[in-house]
Order: sequence, then structure tokens, then C-alpha cells
Amino acid sequence: MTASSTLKIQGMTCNHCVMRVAKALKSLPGVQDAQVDLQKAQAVITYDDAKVAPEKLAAAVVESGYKVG
Ligand code: 9UX
Repeated sequence: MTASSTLKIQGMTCNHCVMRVAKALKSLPGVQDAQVDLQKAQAVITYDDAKVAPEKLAAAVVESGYKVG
């Protein structure tokens, strides 16, 4: 099933940060789209929940150097 999840992300200060987070999320198998918003400090992710667990989304953000929560 297609699911949608919003993550609050701390530490993004510029558009390159936004791109890094978007790329990290979109590189996960099962992620269909990731809309990362600098002003809102969040990412809205559309994904196939049969292919990727929500914890993996948060882990990808953390691995790219930012904080979730
Ligand atoms: Mo600009 Mo974002 O130097 O990490 S890329 S702050």
C-alpha cells in the first residue's frame, strides 16, 4: 500500500541541506516521493509500506547528517 509520512527534521539550514535529505530519502527502495521543506523543517514522504518501514525513513535522514524529531 502507498503510505505517507511526515518527519520533522532539525538541522537543515540551506537548500543544499534540503537536497541532501531529499536524495537520501529518494534513494531508499520503496520511496516514491519526498517533499522536503526548509521553512517547515519537515519532509513529507510517499512510500510503499510493503517495501520500506517508517523507521528506515528516519534512519536515512539521520545518516545524511540531520536530526529527526
Ligand atoms: Mo549550506 Mo546546508 O553550507 O548543510 S549545505 S548549510
